[in-house]
Amino acid sequence: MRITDAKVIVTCPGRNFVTLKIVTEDGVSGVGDATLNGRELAVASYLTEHVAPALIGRDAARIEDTWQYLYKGAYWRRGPVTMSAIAAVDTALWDIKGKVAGLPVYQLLGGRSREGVTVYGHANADTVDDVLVEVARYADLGYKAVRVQTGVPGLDTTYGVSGDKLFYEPADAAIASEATWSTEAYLNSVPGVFARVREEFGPGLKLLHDVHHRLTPIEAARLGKSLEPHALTWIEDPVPAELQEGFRLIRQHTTTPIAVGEVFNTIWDCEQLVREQLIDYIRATVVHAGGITHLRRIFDLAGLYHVRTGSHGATDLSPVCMAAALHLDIAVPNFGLQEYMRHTPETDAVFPHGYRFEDGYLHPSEEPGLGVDIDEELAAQYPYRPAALPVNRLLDGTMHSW
Ligand code: CS2
Ligand code: MG
Repeated sequence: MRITDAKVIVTCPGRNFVTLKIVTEDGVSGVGDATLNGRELAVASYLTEHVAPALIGRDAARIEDTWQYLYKGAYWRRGPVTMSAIAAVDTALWDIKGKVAGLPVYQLLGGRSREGVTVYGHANADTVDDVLVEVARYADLGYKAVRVQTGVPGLDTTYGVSGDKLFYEPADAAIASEATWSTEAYLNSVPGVFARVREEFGPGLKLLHDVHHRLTPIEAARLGKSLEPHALTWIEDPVPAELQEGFRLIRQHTTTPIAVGEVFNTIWDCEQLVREQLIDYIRATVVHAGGITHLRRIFDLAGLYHVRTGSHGATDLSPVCMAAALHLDIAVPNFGLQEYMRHTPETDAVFPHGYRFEDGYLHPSEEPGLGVDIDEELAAQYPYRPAALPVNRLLDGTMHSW
């Protein structure tokens, strides 16, 4: 079953998405997400110039061999651009394999390990009073887990807080906008927020919080300790993860669980964190971590060390990525949680899909393959618009992680 076409589709139904569509000589097609927020055209060009020509004529059934060919054959290994491109090919080939087999992809991964995929939503607002209303909204929709972000007194904008509550998207300007940050103000405000949320919603609701790579290990340790009375399910990305041994310091001081990995691209980015049991949840995703084939490998490694999955699921990952993630989530033994930010109706229309939300769970499609597609005609009506993620400075002007 030879590959006859590999097409890169860039579309912007409210935000940019890059999709790879692979077609075989038998007319079977598969789709893969290749979206890298704020750097979309780098991946599109990598695919068009360097990957698509090498795919033509290859056997679509050889998923592992194609993965190794693209990874080892690139010489310049790893990195978000390369790994998102490989992920798109891998995902599309799994889609094709499922369609040829007449089975949803999760069946090819070993079948169901659970009845549904528990997801968490994003409650965010400037003030504590307003965020309580948002948490209630998610609880009413049936969510069992909610991520809570609020504004920080004294800062104009804060990561994770947006005007549009359901469809948060931070990449808003062609040239990156600038935010400011104060660790002191942040550390002073967060514990009070969670005290109020716990008081209002009791112990049953899973609560999460994203630190977005902004602290040092000892600051993160203080945060984790101060949140212990409120029993969070996790704090996410407490520090940038380049220096993985830094997590040992956090671990020595707090029992608040830690989730890391949305910017990871390969198993080598989390190997030490997992092997030393420095984290509790691994948040790598299908699109940025080399596709279903490689993410499965990461999840299996994590399972050996009591680390559960908690995949990234922001709106900058397309419904194609979400569909693929759900097949893995339902199948792997060490699933933990799946992030689920809803896509806009425009995006859902461009990517018709069979997965569905019900009572706090997402359910993968039962159609053969991934159960997601791209409406190419509709996609063509939404041309690419440059949009960059913000950058971040301390109050004195020093650059800081966003
Ligand atoms: C985030 C993302 O969902 C999350 O946890 O950290 O919203 C992240 O900021 C974006 O995916 C960046 O594109
Ligand atoms: Mg995050």
